[in-house]
Amino acid sequence: MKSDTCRVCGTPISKFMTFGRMPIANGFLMAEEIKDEYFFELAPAFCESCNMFQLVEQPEPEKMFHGHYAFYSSTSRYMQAHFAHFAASVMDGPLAGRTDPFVVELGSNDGIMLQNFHQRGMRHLGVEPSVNVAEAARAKGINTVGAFFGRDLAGKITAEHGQADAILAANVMCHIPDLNGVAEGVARLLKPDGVFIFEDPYLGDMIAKTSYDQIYDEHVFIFSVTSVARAFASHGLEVIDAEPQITHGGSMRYTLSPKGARPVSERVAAQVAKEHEQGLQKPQTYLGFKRNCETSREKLMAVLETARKDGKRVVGYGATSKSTTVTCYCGITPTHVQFISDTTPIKQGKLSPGAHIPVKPYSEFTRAWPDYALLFAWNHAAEIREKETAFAAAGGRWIVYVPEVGIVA
Ligand code: DWN
Ligand code: ZN
Repeated sequence: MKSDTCRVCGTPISKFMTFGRMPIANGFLMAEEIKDEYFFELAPAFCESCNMFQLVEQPEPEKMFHGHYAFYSSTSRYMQAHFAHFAASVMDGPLAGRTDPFVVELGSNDGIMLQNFHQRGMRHLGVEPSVNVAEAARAKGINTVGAFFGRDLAGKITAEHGQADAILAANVMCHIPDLNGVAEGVARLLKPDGVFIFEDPYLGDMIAKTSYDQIYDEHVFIFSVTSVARAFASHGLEVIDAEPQITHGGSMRYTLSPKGARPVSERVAAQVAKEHEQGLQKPQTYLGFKRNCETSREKLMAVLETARKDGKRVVGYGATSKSTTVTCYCGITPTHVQFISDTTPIKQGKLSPGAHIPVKPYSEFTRAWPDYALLFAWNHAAEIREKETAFAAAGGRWIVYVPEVGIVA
């Protein structure tokens, strides 16, 4: 779906750059499916009126979230710990002392967050449209409804379970084009003193680190505190806290509640001021970002071309959604990167979207160390480098591109 106007406030928008023709980021495919591969133009725009950073075009949700969605949240040990902390902060914070609280999570994936509430015997409900990951959550005993969240579902959930004390969402809100519909649903489902807490990759980090790979079909928005505050204000919800997170290369956790229901932390105004200082409200900032993306592409391709000429073996590490933007925008081919190692069974034996680089099990990476590993899962660098000491000891080097292109030990 292409939009000539801002999805939040209706002001006309236009792309400030293009990443070109792009496939579905999680559309791993078999060779015989290449002829039918779907492409769209990946191009971001910035709304000067409400400051929302967004895609001009996003494929239909059903093309991205379905019965064989390739991303299972629980593949990272660090992320499991992150969600255990997130859940604990909700149970010990806004839910503390409440009688029989009810927690709803939007886009609950394989239950990585809700399992913590389930273990404490708390009333919970996950909403997850991708059937296979929802099934993985149910297998863990987590109550999950298979659907896209919106106004209607909010009404149904309220009728069946009552209003929610807390609504949570992690790396989900930025995926939903009808933000106003979801905000209305949240306002309807939430108790008058309830909290809506969500986190997503943060615009400030993406601009500062030139992590343009956060831009792909699923991420229709990249949020800032300023844009979130404006988007939700018209639905009677106010941002009462904003806490930076290190996850996914720099995220922000937003806490909202019905206006006036709870005190507003001073962190909110401080973060908005920081965004102003960084120039996130200025169109020129995005032209600078465009130039930085181009420079990053040139430098990365220079490293990969040199490696190819020198006969070095390069393997990709982590067939992330983000890597689809990098491979397709930069023009990385199987002649640069032999294969991508990934621990997710549903991705293995397939080809990466667009670039068609084979995805292989992790055992292929350890079987014969490559000269270089291109770190597509750079957001998990700490976890990965902690576990890949044997690769480093064998003389293997990492090719990285966020925040700078380089080769590191
Ligand atoms: O927003 C989203 C985020 C939360 O998750 C979704 N739109 C889709 C997905 O994005 P992603 O695919 O870029 O996420 P990750 O977490 O960067 O993906 C990591 C990939 O790398 C997974 O396929 C698992 C794999 N992996 C691996 O092979 N070895 C990960 C780790 C930590 C490892 O050690
Ligand atoms: Zn707008």
